[in-house]
Amino acid sequence: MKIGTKLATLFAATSALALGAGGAWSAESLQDVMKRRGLNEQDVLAATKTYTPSGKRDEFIAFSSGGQSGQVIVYGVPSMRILKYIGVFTPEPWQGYGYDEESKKVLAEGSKVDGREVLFGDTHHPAISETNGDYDGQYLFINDKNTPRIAVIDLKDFETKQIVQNPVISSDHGGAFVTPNTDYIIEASQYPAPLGHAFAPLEQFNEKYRGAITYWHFNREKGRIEPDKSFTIETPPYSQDLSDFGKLDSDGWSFTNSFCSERYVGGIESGRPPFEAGCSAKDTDYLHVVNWKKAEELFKAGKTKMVNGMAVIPLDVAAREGVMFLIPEPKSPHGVDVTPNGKYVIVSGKLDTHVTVYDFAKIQATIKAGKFTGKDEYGLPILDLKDTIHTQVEVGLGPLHTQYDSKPCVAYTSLYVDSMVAKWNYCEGKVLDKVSIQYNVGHLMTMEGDTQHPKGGYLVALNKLAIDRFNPVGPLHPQNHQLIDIGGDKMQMLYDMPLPLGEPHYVVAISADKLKPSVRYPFGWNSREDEKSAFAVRPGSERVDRKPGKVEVFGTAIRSHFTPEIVEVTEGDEVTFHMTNLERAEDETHGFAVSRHNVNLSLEPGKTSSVTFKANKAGVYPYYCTEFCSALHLEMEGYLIVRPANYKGAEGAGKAGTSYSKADYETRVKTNVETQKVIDGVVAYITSVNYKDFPTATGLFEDAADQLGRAKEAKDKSESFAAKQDWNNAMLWAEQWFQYQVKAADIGLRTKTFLEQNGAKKVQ
Ligand code: K7E
Ligand code: CUA
Repeated sequence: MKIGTKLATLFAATSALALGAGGAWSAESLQDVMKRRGLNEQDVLAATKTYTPSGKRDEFIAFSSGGQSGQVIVYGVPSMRILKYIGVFTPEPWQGYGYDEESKKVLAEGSKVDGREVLFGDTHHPAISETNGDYDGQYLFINDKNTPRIAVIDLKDFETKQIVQNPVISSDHGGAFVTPNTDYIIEASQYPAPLGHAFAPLEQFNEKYRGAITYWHFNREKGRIEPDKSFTIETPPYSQDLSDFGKLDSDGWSFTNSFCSERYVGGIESGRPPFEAGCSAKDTDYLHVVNWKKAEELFKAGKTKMVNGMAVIPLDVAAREGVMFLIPEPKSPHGVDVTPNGKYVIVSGKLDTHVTVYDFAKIQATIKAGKFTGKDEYGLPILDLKDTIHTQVEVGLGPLHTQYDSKPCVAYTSLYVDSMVAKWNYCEGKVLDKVSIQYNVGHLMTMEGDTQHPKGGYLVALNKLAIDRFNPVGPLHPQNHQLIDIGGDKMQMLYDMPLPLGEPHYVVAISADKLKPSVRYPFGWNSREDEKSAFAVRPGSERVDRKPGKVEVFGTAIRSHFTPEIVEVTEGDEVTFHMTNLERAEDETHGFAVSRHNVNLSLEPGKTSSVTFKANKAGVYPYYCTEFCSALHLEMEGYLIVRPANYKGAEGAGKAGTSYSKADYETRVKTNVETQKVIDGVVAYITSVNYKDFPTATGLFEDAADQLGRAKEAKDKSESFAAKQDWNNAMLWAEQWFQYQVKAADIGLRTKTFLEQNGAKKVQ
C-alpha cells in the first residue's frame, strides 16, 4: 500500500473507531457476569462507585507517603488508580531523579550526612500547602522519620525541589503539617537525643537528652524553605509523636502529643525490661500546647541559642515566657487532630478505648487563670485534664488517628486493635457507626479532611496488614488501602488497593480541580531550579566543546533523533551531556541512557538535563532514548566512542552503510509529495472548524505545524543536495523530510479526532 493511501486509511479508521464506541460490545448480560464472577448486588454497587471508564478522571488526587521507599505515591480517588511515584529521598531512575546533575544536587542537599550518603528515607506524613486553612494545590511537603528532614515538592510539575535536613534532632515524627497560610511547616522529634547530633551517655538521659519542635519557615514566592528564618523549641525528653497546627480560634497555636513521658531507657540485653514496658507504665503522657506565635516573637527578639546552626528557644525560656504548656493525655497516645473549626483538639490513646476531645477555649481560660496542677521537671506548667476537656468518647480498642467529614461535628477514628473505623460525633460525644477493616488500620484519610472545609464523600483506611486480601506474592505483602463510602449514614466498604512500595503512614487528598500542573516546561528549563538552564541550545546550535581532559556536549532530542549522534572522546575524559528536549507536544518525553555508565535522563517536553561522568574505559557505548516516543523510537540512538589514549586511527577503514541512487531519491520524493496531500487535507479540516476554541487542539496543532516546519527544512536540504547531484545525501534528507511528515500527520490526526469527538463546529 502506498503511504498516502495508508495515512488516509488510518485517518478513516480513527473516525470509525470514535463512532463505533458504545456499540454492541458484549453478548454477556450483567447477570451473567455477576454469576460467572460470584458477585452480589452489593459488590456491583461498590464497583459502580469506583469504576472509572477509560478517559474519565478522578474527583480527588491523593498524595500518599511511600513509607520505607522514601518516595511519594500519587493516586486517584475513587478509582484508586496509581498515577505517579515522586522521587523524594531516594533516587528514582525513570524520572532521572538522582541521575541527572540537577536532581543530584537536590538529593545531595538532603542525603549528605556526616560524610555518609543516606539514600533511604522513611516518609510518614505528607501535607498540602494551605491558604486560609484550605488546600491550595501549590506545594506538597513530606518528612523523613529516619534522617530528620523535610522535602518540598512543587505541584506544578510534581518534582522534588528542596530537602532541608534538621540539624538539631535525631529522629522526627511530628511533621509535616502546615499553618493555615503555610508560613511554617512543623517537624517534631520522636526519640530524644542530645540536640545538635551531639554525644551524651544514656546515664545523663534526663539532663542531656531532649526533644524539639522545629518550625520551618516557608517562602511562598520562592517556593522554598528558609532555614535562617526557621526556629526550634526545645522540649523535655519525652517521645514527641504527632503534631497539628491550630486554625481559626486556635490559630497561632500548635499541638504535639507524646508518649514515654516516663523517660524510660530500656536495655533488655542487660536484664532490664524493654522500652515497650517502661514507656507505657504511666496512665498518662503529655499533650504539648505551644503558642508558636509567641515563640516566633522570641525568635525574632533573639531569645534563642544556636545549636548546630539553628536558633533554638531553650526549655527554661519556653517555660518562663508561656510558650509551652502540658496537659495529661491517656494512654500511650497517638495522633492529635484539630477539628475543622479549630475549636477542639482530638487525641487518641493506643491503650485506651477513648478519644479525648480537648476544648481550646477551656485550655485558654485555664492558662489565663494560671490554674496549673504543677510543673514538670523542666518547669513546664501542667494543666488539669478535667479543666480542659470537652468530652471523652469510648470508640473502641486501639484508637489512633482522626479525620473529619463535611458534615459538622462528624469525625472518623481508626481503631487499630479492633480493626475498625468508628464514625462519631465529637460535639455530642456519641458513636454513630462502625465498619470493619482488614486489617489493623493506622491512619485514615477523608477528602481534604484536615482542612477547614473537609469534602466528605470518601474515606481511605491505611491498613498495616493485608494478610489474605490479595494473591500471595511471598512473605512480604503489599500494603492495603481500603476505600470506604462515607456519603450516607452507614459506611460502605468499596475497594481494596494493594500498595507495593512501602508502608504509607499517612495520605492527603485534594479536589482534582485545584491542581493545575503544567504539561510542558518553557524551552530549555532547569526544572529543579525553576529557571532557564544555562546549558539549553536551540536546534541548529548543538555543539561539542573540548578542553584537555574534558568534553562537553550541548545536545538536543526530538522525535526521533538526538543531535549529536556520534560523540568521540578519549579514554580518561570527563564527559558531560547537556540535553534539551525540543518537543512541545504533551507527553513526548525522551529518555537518554548511555550503555554501562549508570546514566538515564528523563527529558520531558522543554526540559534541559545534564549528566557528567568519567569515560574511564575505551570502548563503544551505544546511547539511546528510553521512552517509546514514536514509530522510529528504536532508531533514536547514538554512539559514544571512547578511543584508547594513544589511538592513531584504523588501518583500511572504509565507508559505513549503503549508497543511494538518483532513482532511490526520486521514488522517495514521490511518496513525500503524496503524503503532503494527505496532511494538507487534515490541515484543511482543522482550520475549517473552530479549533481555536479548544486549547488541547490548539496545542496539538501548533506541534504539528512545528514538525511541518522541520519537514520543510529537511526538504530544502534534500533539494540542494539533489541540485549538486549528491544523490546519497539527497536521498537521506528526503527520508528525514518524510520522517517529519509522518510525525506531523500523526499529531494532525490526533487533533482531528479530538475535534470530532469534542463537537468542533464549522467556521465560515
Ligand atoms: Cu504510622 Cu502517623 Cu507515623 Cu500513626 S504514624 S499509624
Ligand atoms: Cu525518544 Cu524514544
